[in-house]
Amino acid sequence: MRVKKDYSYLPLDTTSPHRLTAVLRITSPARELTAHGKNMSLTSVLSADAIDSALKDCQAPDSFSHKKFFQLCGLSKKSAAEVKKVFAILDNDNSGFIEEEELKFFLQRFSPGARALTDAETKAFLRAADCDSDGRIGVDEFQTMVLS
Ligand SMILES: [Ca+2]
Ligand SMILES: [Ca+2]
Repeated sequence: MRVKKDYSYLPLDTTSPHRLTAVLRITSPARELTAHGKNMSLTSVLSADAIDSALKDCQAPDSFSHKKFFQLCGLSKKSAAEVKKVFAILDNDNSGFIEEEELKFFLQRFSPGARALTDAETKAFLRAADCDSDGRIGVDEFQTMVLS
């Protein structure tokens, strides 16, 4: 005996995956474009191979050295304008500063699979850059740290 399927309820079913997909497509494109654009500009300044070797060098917790990282990823040899571009990418919330929370996830801006910095690494990193002791890194402080 054949069972006749009834599809008439589908367009009204709010749990339908098709409806969910439609909603996601409407609400998320702007955010996706921003994230994509940011990733694109980081690899437009630094080579993927250099980023890779810089990340490999500090895989073990508490092995991160900002000086070594900036050298290995090639950033310390870039122009002030390029360093500024990288600063803008690391300033994830566009506040004009790299705050401690953004510093903690610094490595993940280079590769999403990288580890978070430990508290000790984050604090040492911040101390090394924060000349005016306001607890965050401005673009001038970042350029000085990277290029010195
Ligand atoms: Ca910020
Ligand atoms: Ca500061």
